[in-house]
Amino acid sequence: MADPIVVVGAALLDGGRLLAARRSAPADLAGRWELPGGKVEPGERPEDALVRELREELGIDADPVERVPGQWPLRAPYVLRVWTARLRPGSPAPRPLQDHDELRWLTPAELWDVPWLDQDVPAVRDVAPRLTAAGR
Ligand code: DCM
Repeated sequence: MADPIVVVGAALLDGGRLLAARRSAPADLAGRWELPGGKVEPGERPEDALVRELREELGIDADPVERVPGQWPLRAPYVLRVWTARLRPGSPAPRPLQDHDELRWLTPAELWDVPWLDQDVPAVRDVAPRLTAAGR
């Protein structure tokens, strides 16, 4: 089987809230919510891909903090790996520039209020405890 292609996803945390992004494309994913991110390019470090994708999609300057252990299958050949991330001081606020039409900062109580992409659900579940810890 071909090697998997890594898609990096960001659990962007701020003030104990998690940023969720609603996809505007492609049609089969539109309207569902995800951890923002995208494909790692050949030769690119995943952490660098995360920073690049967050800049492109949301117009923010963010730093990866910690890898969330594990990986989750997307449509072959893609697999999702997730890092927690935080805004750098002075970063613009996130805005939906590409791929998304709405953003929401979710508190722990609101985490399951949005229809996440099926494939992101296990990752969000694993991120949830970090969200509570980050809010303290
Ligand atoms: N993807 C996903 N969940 C995410 C991020 C991306 O399922 N949190 C999927 C959507 C695309 C592929 O990965 O099929 C590549 O993402 P993008 O189009 O954002 O580069």
